[in-house]
Amino acid sequence: MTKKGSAANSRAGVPRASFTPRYLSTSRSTLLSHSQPRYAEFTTDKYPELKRDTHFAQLTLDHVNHFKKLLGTPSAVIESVSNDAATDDLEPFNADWMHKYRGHGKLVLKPSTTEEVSQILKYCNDNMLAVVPQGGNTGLVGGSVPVFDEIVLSTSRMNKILEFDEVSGVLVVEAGCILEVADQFLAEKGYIFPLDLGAKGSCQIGGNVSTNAGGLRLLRYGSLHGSVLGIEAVLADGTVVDDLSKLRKNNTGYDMKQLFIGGEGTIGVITKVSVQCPQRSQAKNVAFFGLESFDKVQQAFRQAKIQLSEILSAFELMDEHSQRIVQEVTKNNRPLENEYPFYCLVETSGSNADHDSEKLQSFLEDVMEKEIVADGVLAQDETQIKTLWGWREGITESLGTLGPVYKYDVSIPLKELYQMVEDTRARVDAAGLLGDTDEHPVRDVVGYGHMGDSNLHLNVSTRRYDERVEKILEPFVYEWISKRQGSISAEHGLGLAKKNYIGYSRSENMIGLMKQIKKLYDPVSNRHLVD
Ligand code: 2HG
Ligand code: ZN
Repeated sequence: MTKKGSAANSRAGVPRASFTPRYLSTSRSTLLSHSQPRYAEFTTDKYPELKRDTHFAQLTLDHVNHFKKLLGTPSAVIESVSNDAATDDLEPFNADWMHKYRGHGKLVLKPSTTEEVSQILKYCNDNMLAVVPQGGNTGLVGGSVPVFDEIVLSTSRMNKILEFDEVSGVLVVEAGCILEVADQFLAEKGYIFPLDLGAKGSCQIGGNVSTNAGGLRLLRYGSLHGSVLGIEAVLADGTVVDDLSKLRKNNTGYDMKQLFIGGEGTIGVITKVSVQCPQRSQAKNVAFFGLESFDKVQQAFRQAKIQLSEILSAFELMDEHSQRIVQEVTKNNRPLENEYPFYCLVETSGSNADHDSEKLQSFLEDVMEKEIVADGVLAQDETQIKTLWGWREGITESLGTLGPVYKYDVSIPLKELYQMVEDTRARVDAAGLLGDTDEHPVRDVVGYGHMGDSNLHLNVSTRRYDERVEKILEPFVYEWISKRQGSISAEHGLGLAKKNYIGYSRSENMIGLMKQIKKLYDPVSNRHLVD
């Protein structure tokens, strides 16, 4: 995409304007992964207070043989019950990518049809075998890996795109379909998947829906609670829930599918999804700017909504701490010449390239004239758009390569969003845990996230997991959020990490209702969300 000329040329007298991208590197990130151990500590060693529910049966060779017969294909079963040598093959299913959680699972099942999922779950239910459903295993809260010896039910072989209606934009996929695969398919038809996130290359749509993943463009396309039209799911006793509606409007009783969206697999395993997909915008523009204070960030967001309104598709926030880490890891040149405490990435998506880029340019000129924004660049083509997004999307991966990260994905009223980071940094510092040298477990406290959705990602980057750090952070972070009526999980879910903290965001009454629903859908077991 070519811009008509830089905004710096189009209007004179803009203070400290510098619209020409200077240091946009197109090189791919070379991420290092030197400091990560090969195998993480077992979750049960790290959290010895977690106790296996003795009601669940131990897996036997008879069980394994039953599943082998059921699924037929040897590649559909990975097990170390009869074959010790498979332990290494089980490892990617037992451990999360952050090296924070690691289970003792001995069996992975990869069904290829809903019928197989149904038979697996029915058998497990009848034999009291615990199950953990797993999609792309890209989650951040330890919800998709075993803790003890739960059977992993992987949706990876159920990856087909089943149907697409080019007029209505309704897409039907199996749960294991990779998000990026679906989006590329849609791109060829002129459509876009209404969800986009950094893990798109490996996350699966069933997992996205189960966790109600939010991502980078929720601001524009809304949450999956709105765009998912129907689901097919299997309950713990094997019952197939057939709610795969392709209708946008369907006011015939309760909207049962909503319970599965964000239910994290606790009341059933999603096997198919139908989604309303929007038209893909012809024109995409991205600006990246530096700001002197969080107050100015809020002003810029307000102006973006006023001036860019219907074409605004993302408004993302990054602090200087996060950007310094991306630079340290990727060695890429920073987009702006100087450093600022805050940066924002603004994206527009519309149908008319000239109209949209004019709008974005005059927005940028205006916020610079008003001294809301200190400096900014506009991407001049697709490569620069990707490079600018890299400074936002690369944060999680960069942090992950430096060592363990304590992650808090929270919703806070916008006005106090960054205060959470400052208060946490001050607290960790006061405890003597933060510093540049090895005796300090904490390397940095960083904040970034989906400003447009009041969703902050508070990340505490450490040199090693250290009990003292967790104790300083929890329940402090949750109490801080609860006082402001925020949410302790904006988009990542509860998983194992936040299960015990749900009370900071939900009343006893609400938790009671959730327990009733869990009992209704899965009377035999009560894993994960409630017990
Ligand atoms: C993002 O927005 C993801 O980049 C991950 O939700 C956030 O790593 C995190 O804390
Ligand atoms: Zn996020």
